[in-house]
Amino acid sequence: KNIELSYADRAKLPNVHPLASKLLRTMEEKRSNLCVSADVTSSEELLRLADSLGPSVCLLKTHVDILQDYTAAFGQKLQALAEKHNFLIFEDRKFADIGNTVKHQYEGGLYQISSWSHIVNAHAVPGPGVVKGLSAVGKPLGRGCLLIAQMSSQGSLATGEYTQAVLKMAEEQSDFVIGFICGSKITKRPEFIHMTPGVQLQAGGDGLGQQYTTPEEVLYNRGSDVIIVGRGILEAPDRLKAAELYRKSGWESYTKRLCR
Ligand code: 5FU
Repeated sequence: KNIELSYADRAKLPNVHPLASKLLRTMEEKRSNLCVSADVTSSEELLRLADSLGPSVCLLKTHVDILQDYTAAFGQKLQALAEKHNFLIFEDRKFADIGNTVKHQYEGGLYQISSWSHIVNAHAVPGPGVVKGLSAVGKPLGRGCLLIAQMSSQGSLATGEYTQAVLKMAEEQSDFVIGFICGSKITKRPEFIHMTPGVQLQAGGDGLGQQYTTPEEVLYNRGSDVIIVGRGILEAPDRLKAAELYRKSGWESYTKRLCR
């Protein structure tokens, strides 16, 4: 009666992208659908955070351009921690330019994102060329991309027909697009992974447009796969304890969904 596939089942689907498969397997193994958004401005602190929260997460999200003390060694160090604790890295760069420009932004510049981040994301605003440009760099490296289908912020324009067009764009380039940033499940295709930011244990907002929903609402009612949590964990008195609270809450909501 239950047609809901587990993360482990989805990892084995014939058409699943190898990186999506790896993430789904990791989620199952670690019993974690938690992505921590490591929004700190010191690379030392970010690396310490990755080392301490690493065991609790399936994915660690970065904004490398907010680091005050970035050095070229950062990427390698973060990658080593990703291997040590078995999580993937997601640089939340939100590429949004023509293919040729994003190709350079992804591969080169100061950060050389493609060399250390397993997953990046992009806005669909420029049209399919943005994915083609990123794919030219990322595909040979086995990387994957999420398209931003919806946003958690108040007044977001990424709704309705736009969201549907993003879905179509993803389907047409599923050799590189592994899923979506979204508020709720937007496709039944189990190969795609849905990731949702704007998550805290208590619903609310931050005064700058961010809107928060609970792990249970996101994973159980709205059918997303991964919760992305920043300040809910970063501003807690004990970050590790908070991360474990979110991991357990996320895992419980997912298993409850499977048994529905
Ligand atoms: F695409 C999106 C989105 O729609 N909402 C977001 O909040 C990305 N984010 C990111 O998730 C945002 O840039 C932060 O890095 C993170 C949420 O952090 P918070 O502290 O949990 O609000």
